[in-house]
Amino acid sequence: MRTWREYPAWLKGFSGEVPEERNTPEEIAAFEAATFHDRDKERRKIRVQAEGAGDAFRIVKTGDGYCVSGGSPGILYGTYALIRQLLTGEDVREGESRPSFSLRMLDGWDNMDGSVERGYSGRSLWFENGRFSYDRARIRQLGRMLASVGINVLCINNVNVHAPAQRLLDDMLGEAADFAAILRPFGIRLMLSVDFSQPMESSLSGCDPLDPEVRSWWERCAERVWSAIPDLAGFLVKADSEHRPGPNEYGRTHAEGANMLADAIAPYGGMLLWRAFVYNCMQDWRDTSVDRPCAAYEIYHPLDGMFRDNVILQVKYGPYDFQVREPVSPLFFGMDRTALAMELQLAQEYTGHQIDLFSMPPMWRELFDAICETHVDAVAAVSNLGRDANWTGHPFAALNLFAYGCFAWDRDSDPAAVIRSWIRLTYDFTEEEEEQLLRVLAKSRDVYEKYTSPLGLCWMVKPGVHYGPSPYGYEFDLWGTYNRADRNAVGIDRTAQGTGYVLQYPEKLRSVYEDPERCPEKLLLFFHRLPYSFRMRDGRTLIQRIYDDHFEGYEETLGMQRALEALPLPENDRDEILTRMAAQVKNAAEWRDVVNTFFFRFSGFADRDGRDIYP
Ligand code: GCW
Repeated sequence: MRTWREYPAWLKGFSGEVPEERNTPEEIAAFEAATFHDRDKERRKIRVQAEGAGDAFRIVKTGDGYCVSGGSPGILYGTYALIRQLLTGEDVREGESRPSFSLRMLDGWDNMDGSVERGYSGRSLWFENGRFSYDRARIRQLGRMLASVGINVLCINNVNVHAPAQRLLDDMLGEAADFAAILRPFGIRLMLSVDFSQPMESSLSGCDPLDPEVRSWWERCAERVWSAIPDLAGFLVKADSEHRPGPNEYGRTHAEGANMLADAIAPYGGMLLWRAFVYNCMQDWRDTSVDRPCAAYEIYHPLDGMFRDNVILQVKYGPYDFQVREPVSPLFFGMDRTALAMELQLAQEYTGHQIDLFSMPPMWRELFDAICETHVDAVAAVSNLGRDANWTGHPFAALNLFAYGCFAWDRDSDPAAVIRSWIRLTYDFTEEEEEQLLRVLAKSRDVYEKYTSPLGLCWMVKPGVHYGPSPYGYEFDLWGTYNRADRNAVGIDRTAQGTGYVLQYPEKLRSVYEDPERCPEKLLLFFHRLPYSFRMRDGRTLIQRIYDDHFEGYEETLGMQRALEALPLPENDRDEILTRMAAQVKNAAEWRDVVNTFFFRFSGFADRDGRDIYP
């Protein structure tokens, strides 16, 4: 059985572990450079030259190799970037490089009991039994792995702050500081999720953000926390969301709530990441006047310009919740005077649980393209890591973490190029094999989309677990997640005549989304309620398109399975990958049949090609 030391696979070209005595970004960069030289057949030299501080670096060619210069930790990013390019045989990009986003955060949804919310790769890497519990060498390797793709902040505890995580700000602060010290040499700073109502755990009877006692409680807290961890990146807060406490309980706005915390941590350079995932999770499904995707914009747009400078509003990429396909959140166009972070989810909560293949770079390309004319200031991604030997459950899920780092550094990244680098760093394939895997990974999201929820409809997953089909599972529930399918039509009208959601977008996008003839077809049922007989652009009916996608999605899954079986995957990865692939094939068949049957029973339309649909 392989151990974590042989992963993450993309570091296979690097040697063993970074020795303990290498304890600054400069020293680690020098170590990686020297060991690369020792192992390189061409004996190329990498000279590393540290200059001040900062993320940027510069690579120049020299007579016998390369010189990387940069600040601390930039020197480390530069060294890894160069080694990656040398190992993959890409052309070395000379000159200066600086990141698209200065905050490139990975969010662990780790609970202190050792479980990980929406974790699909084993237990927490650093918590167990209500305390820190980790293998120091493994945490150093984690640091190296994150630094190797430029990730610079790690939030270690779940945004749903469950006891005893409150103690991280208190008597467990020392342990948190020890943990921070392990990651510091890799240029990684910690972030902590905090509970808005935490002052009530001590003496206070409420947590009204305008109450001076509450303010001074947080000020004292910040002083204590930053004296233990002086480079703590900040606090992350989920407030008034899914039953978490927040300022609304005291009749205060989210600007008032966030600013109170932001003021407390500002003297230490702390950032306040305030999540915008706020909606009514107690909705009556009968009430069609409420439309969940509208919620965040309605709450935050009026507050634009009212947040302190050290507040960053963390917005999930779509208005719902990490679905397979959603339009980009309208908040990215409606908060000109507020710093924004885009939140992605590497953990495959709705996208196959790290069993089904779902490579994210093509989706991220679309998202960053959609917002190319507006500002995003930071990125965050829910982690897909756990204690499994290979760190990510499915060995291919490591690609999503690797790619996240690439996109966080360069938001203009090319998905195919990123996937190709990862394959080259991970496997020893011929060009043909590499192409084969690239094709599988590059289309995996489209395939998953085809056999699951059609055309942007969302939420056809089994409630709670979010794996497997249940087209009406969320229909009569409280979460605001409805498809409203009946015998005539499906979807929710989100145009001006319907819920009005589309009005939250700038004119350029609104005019496209609101017109069923111009709306991207893959988002058609996100924006429109349409009859099954609606004509798609290629002349097929909507219902036929749904059937076709589901049959094709299954066939393409079989195709991916055949392609993977033909690849010379390393022995242990092979079992892991093919076992999961077999589970995916079953899952795809289940989705196909359940969704097709669901729509057949409602609509009564037969499949044009007479394929099996179960009446
Ligand atoms: O989609 C939901 C998840 C919750 C998660 C929440 C959030 C951490 O199902 O598990 O809670 O999103 O993002 O806060």
